Amino acid sequence: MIAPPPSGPVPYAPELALRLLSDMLRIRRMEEKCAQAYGEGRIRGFLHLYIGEEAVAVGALHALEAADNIVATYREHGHALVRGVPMNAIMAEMYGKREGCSRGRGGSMHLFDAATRFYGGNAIVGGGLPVAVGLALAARMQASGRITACFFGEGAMAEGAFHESINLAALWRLPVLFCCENNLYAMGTALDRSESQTDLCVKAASYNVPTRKVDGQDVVAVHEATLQAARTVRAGGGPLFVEYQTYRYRAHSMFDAELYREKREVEEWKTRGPLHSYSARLKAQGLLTEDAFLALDRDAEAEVERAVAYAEAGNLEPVEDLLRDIHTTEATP
Ligand SMILES: Cc1ncc(C[n+]2csc(CCOP(=O)(O)OP(=O)(O)O)c2C)c(N)n1
Ligand SMILES: [Mg+2]
Repeated sequence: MIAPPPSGPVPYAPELALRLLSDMLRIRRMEEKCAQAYGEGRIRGFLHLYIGEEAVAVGALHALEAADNIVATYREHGHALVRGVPMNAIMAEMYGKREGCSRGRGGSMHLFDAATRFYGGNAIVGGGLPVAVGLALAARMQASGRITACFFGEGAMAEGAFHESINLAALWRLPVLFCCENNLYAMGTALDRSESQTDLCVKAASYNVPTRKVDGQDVVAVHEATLQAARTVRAGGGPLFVEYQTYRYRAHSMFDAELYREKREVEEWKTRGPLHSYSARLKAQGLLTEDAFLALDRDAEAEVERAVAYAEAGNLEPVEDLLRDIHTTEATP
């Protein structure tokens, strides 16, 4: 049985309350457009949509500081956007254009932006975890006070990289916030078909790391839990693990017959949709009218249209540049 949708008062001033909603809308509209462009053959390669999971990236990233480091997975379009990577640069990257945030070399799975300390985007399951631990070690050696938030799916917790990373972070008390996005499936494999221990917090706690479980469909719960967790990590308490319980509404990537779950299960989870439930709460509280919602939605759509125009007008890398940054031009001894 699926819990009822998140409800109750939203404890924010109007500006933040509406910002959380508009960021979830921006992700949703941007990704819907990406799916369409993919169908038309304008975006190619892999494309993993975050639709249904938006409250996690939005709530968590709004709880972090601009100086903090962010590491994400191949399902990272929303994280990049909320972090402040311009939608134009994200869309151009999806299109493989030079104007993209990774100069068209990375595509959907490898969004990267040093200016906002967004360290990817990584096609390898669990690949971001050691990167995050390294960033946290650097931050501590530099006494910079920044923490590193590392997002990964529950599937990554079956990888050796997870165990090595959390062990070292715990042993050295590094400032890492481990953000596990538990959407119940790793491609077509449900958690209980592949793991003997399905309580992810129990698994993480075995490394002597404090843990929290949060309703990942509730942007308020995500924001509050991440604020608290980030405060503990920043204060020198060592790493912390947060499990955000969420659900993806779309296929794993663009090719997936979804034979591993019932349509009814997806429909049930949609009753807990992060956008729908949060806007209902804002309306009940008098912080949002239907007209104001539609205006935010129109703004998001317009931003997406501008980003698509930017990407379409962008340039593909000329063939003669293809080896640049791949082989060094320096003579080897
Ligand atoms: C090391 C490695 N093994 C396998 C894959 C193939 N693969 C891509 S996504 C995925 C599932 C990962 O699931 P999860 O970590 O739960 O993230 P989600 O896709 O649910 O967000 C797998 C097995 C890969 N990319 N890298
Ligand atoms: Mg998963």
